Amino acid sequence: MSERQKIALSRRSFIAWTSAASVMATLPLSKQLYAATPEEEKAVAQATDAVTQGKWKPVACWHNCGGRCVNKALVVDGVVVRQKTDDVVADSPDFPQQRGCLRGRSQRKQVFGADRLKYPMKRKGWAPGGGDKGLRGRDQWVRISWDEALDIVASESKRIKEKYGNESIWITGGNGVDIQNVYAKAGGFVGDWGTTSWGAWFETPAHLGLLEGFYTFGTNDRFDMRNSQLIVMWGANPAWSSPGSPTYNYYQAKKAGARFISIDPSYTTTAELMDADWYPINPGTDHALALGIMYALLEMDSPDSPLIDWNFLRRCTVGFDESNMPAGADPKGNFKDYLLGTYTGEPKTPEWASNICGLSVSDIRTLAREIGGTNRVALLTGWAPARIHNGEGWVQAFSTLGFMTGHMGRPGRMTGVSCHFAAGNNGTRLVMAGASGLPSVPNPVSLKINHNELNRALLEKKFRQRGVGDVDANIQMIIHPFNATLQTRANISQSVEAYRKDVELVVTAAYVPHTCAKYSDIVLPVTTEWEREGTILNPSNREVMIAAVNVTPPLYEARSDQWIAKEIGKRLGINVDEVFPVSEKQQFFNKLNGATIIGEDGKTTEPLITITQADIDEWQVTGKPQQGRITLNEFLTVGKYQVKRTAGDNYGYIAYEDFIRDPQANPRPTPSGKFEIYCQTLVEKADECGWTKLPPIPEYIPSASGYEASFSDFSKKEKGDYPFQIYNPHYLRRSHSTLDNVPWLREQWPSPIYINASDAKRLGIKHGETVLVTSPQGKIVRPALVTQTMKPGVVALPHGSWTDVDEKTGIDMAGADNTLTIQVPTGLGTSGWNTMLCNIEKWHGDQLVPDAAIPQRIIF
Ligand SMILES: Nc1nc2c(c(=O)[nH]1)N[C@H]1C(S)=C(S)[C@@H](COP(=O)(O)OP(=O)(O)OC[C@H]3O[C@@H](n4cnc5c(=O)[nH]c(N)nc54)[C@H](O)[C@@H]3O)O[C@H]1N2
Ligand SMILES: Nc1nc2c(c(=O)[nH]1)N[C@H]1C(S)=C(S)[C@@H](COP(=O)(O)OP(=O)(O)OC[C@H]3O[C@@H](n4cnc5c(=O)[nH]c(N)nc54)[C@H](O)[C@@H]3O)O[C@H]1N2
Ligand code: SF4
Ligand SMILES: [Mo]
Repeated sequence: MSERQKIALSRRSFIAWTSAASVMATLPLSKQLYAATPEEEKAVAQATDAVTQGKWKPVACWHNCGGRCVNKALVVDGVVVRQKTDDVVADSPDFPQQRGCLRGRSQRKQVFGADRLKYPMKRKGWAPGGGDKGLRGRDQWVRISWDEALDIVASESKRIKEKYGNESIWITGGNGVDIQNVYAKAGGFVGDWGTTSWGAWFETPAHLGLLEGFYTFGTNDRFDMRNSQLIVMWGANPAWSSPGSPTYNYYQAKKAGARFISIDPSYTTTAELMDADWYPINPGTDHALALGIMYALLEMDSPDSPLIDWNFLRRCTVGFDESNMPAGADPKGNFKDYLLGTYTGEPKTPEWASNICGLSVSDIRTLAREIGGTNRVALLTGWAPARIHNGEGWVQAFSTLGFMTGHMGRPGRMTGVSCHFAAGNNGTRLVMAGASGLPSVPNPVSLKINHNELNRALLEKKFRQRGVGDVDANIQMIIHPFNATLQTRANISQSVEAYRKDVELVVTAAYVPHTCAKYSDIVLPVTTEWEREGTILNPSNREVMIAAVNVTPPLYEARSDQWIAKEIGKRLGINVDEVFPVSEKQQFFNKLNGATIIGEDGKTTEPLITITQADIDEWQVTGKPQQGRITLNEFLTVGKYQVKRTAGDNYGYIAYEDFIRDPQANPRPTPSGKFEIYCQTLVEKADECGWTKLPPIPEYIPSASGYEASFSDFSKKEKGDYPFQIYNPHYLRRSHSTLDNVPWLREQWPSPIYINASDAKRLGIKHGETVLVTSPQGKIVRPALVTQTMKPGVVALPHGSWTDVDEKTGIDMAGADNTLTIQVPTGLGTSGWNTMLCNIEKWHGDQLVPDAAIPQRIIF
């Protein structure tokens, strides 16, 4: 029975509860606001006492949201009674407070949630070798001791390793976390890789000379954004997905006079705030639009009203036309002739683009005129439009539009990604935590499965190893450390089928019963950051460093990830001191002791934190006294260090500035030394990956489950069985799947499916009604949010709900995005979440109970 079915039984009590709530809502406002009961007055008095008696501690908000904010907990007698955010300085545009969002402020509801995993557990039907594997995800749990849990993991690891080799142990989530280091030392493990967040931005920027495509942004810093006259938000909604200061930074640009355009399937909160002109686009068709705009630029450019920066193209790029092709390339393979259809007879006109992207021909020409005809333009995209199958061409086309219009490398002019931690403020990090002192442990096994082949590896026992080709896989053990792979990779139902097939042991270290834990055999309860020694949080806003200290001893029997890794390591017979030569406390101290700041000259690096011998003695660690900008005590009390910035300081940043000023003296690290519209490296990279091929120039390749595929006959525009495009916005209830379980957040953000009013009307769906959404991969139900702010024909399903499958019908009652998605490897192994299709219809079963009314998964 799914959690939702269980609740259906107690629906009557829910209805009673909601009617009580509506009675409350009809009370006169004055009564609601002012008539405090004696109990309420007592509570206020107690709260006031708490503030005076308690201690505000800076606490971690450690999730992968792109923010890093000041979060503080009021601790009274070891109990957290309240939270607050940054009130250290008065807020101002140049020195903004680092305020937390609703998720950070709900953190105590996660740390102290009733659904915390309290004890190590084993699945009842599990036995060495796997037991009844088909019961994974629907079995009962048995509480076990730590010794038993660790012994099982170690002895099964040894048995599996002996029988099948280290190549049969898959530890999810890339490289470098504690448990991976232990297994690396013990002979190695299979890893995985993908382009997760970045989509095709991960490696495609080879054409920009960003060969390690990892953190590719290419935008200028926040002060420079105020120099832009026009800011194009191309698939970017920082108000939802780049919390912290980014939206505030955009707003300063607006106050300084910038106009905004939003190219997005939905009219976003950021678009509303910036009063942007909205160009509703079909998901995954941005490449077609960019080509249409570039064709229009060629059409309309003239010496009297120049729209194209020919000088920029000549000086800084190769491949635009046959006169500037890289050495050895066929001159006919140039981009301009592709655009004009010189050799193909298929020009990429605004009419051609309009038929795909859904904007009118005149809108496409307007965009060309606006972008080409305005002096200082910021072309800012999020990663979302590139999280599509065949997304590499989009990334290259977007950059090419920047090259053609010359909006790069100069004040107020930039073309790049404004997303995650560098949204609205790119540049070198000004403050940086020190290294923890843990060594990196090389993994002797080089096998890595691409995220689009995880299910293939488990079901077909083969995957394509980059640079090698198809290799055999025999995964018999899966360990999930700090990630939610089963939930956050495509096609969950198929993954569950695979998990229930051959694998002999599935282990998860978790603090809440999320999807990976649910489908495991052994679950190891971990501490949250609030229960650990303390830390400096990972890089986010480049001007700020955030501290987090211990709030409480470990809850229940939870232990840190590192403790667990060490205990398993000991049982595997490795010398764990080589993997963890210093204690967790020393690691925290090292990060503080080694923290640096870039001086006012913008170049030299200095220690950030003043540390005395007395500090070192008090902490009982090793370290060196030093003079810095802030004392240790102050940093750990205030909870942040924020660099003072002023317009024109030495901390400003203009991406590619040196190259664009003098390309000869400062070549890009590409084979040609320039930006490459014709990029042979991309062709080679795709060949190395071995899935679909990539052309050297950004030729449009429709995706197998993109807009065109929503029609049974695209030439007649007759819709097929899955007529809607569906994509997954990153949503304020969660950071991915993290925090999905928190009742406060569930109440505030109900996780509906967004659908246009005209589509809803045609399908007889009313606002709030339950709908059934079907893709070739799976089925979900969700309440419909009927709105004018979605493009017709497109629906948006927020990313990250914890899957909750009704085992009888196979329907995911929680509406997990990845129940609907498919694993398809294309190009450079790009994740394709935003090019998916679905059908949507009225649901004829019971109406869904709101997520907030579903009981938490409390196991013991
Ligand atoms: N359909 C679809 N899928 C997507 C996306 C999308 O847009 N659409 N977006 C993708 C993106 S951009 C990303 S980055 C990925 C994210 O993919 P994941 O990194 O897998 O996502 P999270 O949900 O953040 O998973 C973190 C997990 O770690 C747990 N955790 C937190 N702290 C600790 C800790 O200290 N120790 C341990 N052991 N566990 C801890 C949390 O409870 C949570 O279950 O998802 C991707 N998946
Ligand atoms: N609240 C919240 N914030 C987060 C996260 C989270 O889970 N929750 N996750 C963080 C992480 S790890 C990442 S990687 C980032 C992701 O950051 P982004 O990729 O920027 O975020 P998204 O919300 O996926 O999409 C941004 C905008 O792109 C639009 N969009 C989607 N598909 C397309 C398309 O094909 N074309 C166009 N033009 N627009 C499109 C969406 O409507 C949305 O307005 O977010 C980070 N921030
Ligand atoms: S979830 Fe992210 S944005 Fe929200 S408070 Fe935490 S760190 Fe800040
Ligand atoms: Mo991400």
